[in-house]
Amino acid sequence: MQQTGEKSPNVFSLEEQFQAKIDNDVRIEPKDWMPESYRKTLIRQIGQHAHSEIVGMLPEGNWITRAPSLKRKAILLAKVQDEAGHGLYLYSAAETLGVGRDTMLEELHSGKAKYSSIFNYPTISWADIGAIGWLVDGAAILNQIPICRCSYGPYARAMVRVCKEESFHQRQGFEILLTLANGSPEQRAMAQDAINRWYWPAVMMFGPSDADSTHSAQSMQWKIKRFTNDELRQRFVDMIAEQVKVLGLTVPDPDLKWNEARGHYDFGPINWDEFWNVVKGNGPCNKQRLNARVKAWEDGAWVREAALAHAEKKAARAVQDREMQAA
Ligand code: BYC
Repeated sequence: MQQTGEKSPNVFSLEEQFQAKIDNDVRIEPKDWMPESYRKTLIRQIGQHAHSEIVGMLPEGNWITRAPSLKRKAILLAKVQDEAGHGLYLYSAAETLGVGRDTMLEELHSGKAKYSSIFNYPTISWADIGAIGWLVDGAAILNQIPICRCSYGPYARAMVRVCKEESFHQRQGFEILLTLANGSPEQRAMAQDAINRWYWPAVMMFGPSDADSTHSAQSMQWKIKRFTNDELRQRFVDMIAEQVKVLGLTVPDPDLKWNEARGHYDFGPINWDEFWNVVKGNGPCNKQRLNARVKAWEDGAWVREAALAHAEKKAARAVQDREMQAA
């Protein structure tokens, strides 16, 4: 028996065992012990991710009634429905951590919980739907593929299907822009204008630079994040710089230049004032987006009440049936 108070080399604290599992790439599952701060970080990130999917339906939803053909309309409708599905998987993944969906939605509606900055920009032309698919879903794929290897099982598993669908979304966006780029001069100008407006907000989507990222270091240690914001942003810039050549269009960055020594594209300064302004609620559409979500929640109250009443009635009938069988 140890009397000295020294720690035995074979005794590990719960934190140490937890980190050892993570270091060995063993998934953390809902019933496993986890530090409270790990749980909170996941609830924050998965909740915000779910909100982004749901709010992200709004800018594109704006074009469902005005899509230029039946085929385009059907494709856009399916895409927007996919985003709703992503939101639902993600709310379910967050619920495994002990938070209720109503609580998460309350936090979204009160402005306490964030959602991605990108969805606070307006969709003013059909080409914006192409730009969102290509740039925004393209950024989402780069960010989310590593989350398929996130240390928390339910989040990682939810991300597998999400990524498959996002890759279809990106291709549909690119195809819209390619069609416009090969169309009339007006259509080509419309595609270029959409890229000009969506490019920088998409670059910002990856979050603040590593020096200003509050959560990155801890989230990397816990393998919630596998790459830093700046690493993913660089991958995005490199990918888009090549793909835009296929469109025969340009991105609005005069400093974009291949750097042979780094093996990456150099790019111009990011307007962080704009990013933080949007994150703080002062972007072009923040109020409109939040109002739309609150209205949808309030308008849907009767559906929730009816579903609850139905469930109660069913449960009461089941009790009655059991009593009758027992009698
Ligand atoms: N917008 O320490 P950091 C989609 C906040 S869905 C707003 O680096 P973290 C799609 C951050 O929350 C796209 N806020 O944070 C859907 C933190 O504030 P709090 C959404 C942002 O978490 C429909 C503070 O800044 N994707 O693609 O380590 C249609 C400091 O940041 C943003 C996800 O949610 C932003 N862009 O890293 C089409 C992916 N960036 O919380 C497409 C999952 C940062 O302390 N999430 N902030 O108040 C992540 O990978 C990470 O949460 C982030 C941020 C990389 C976004």
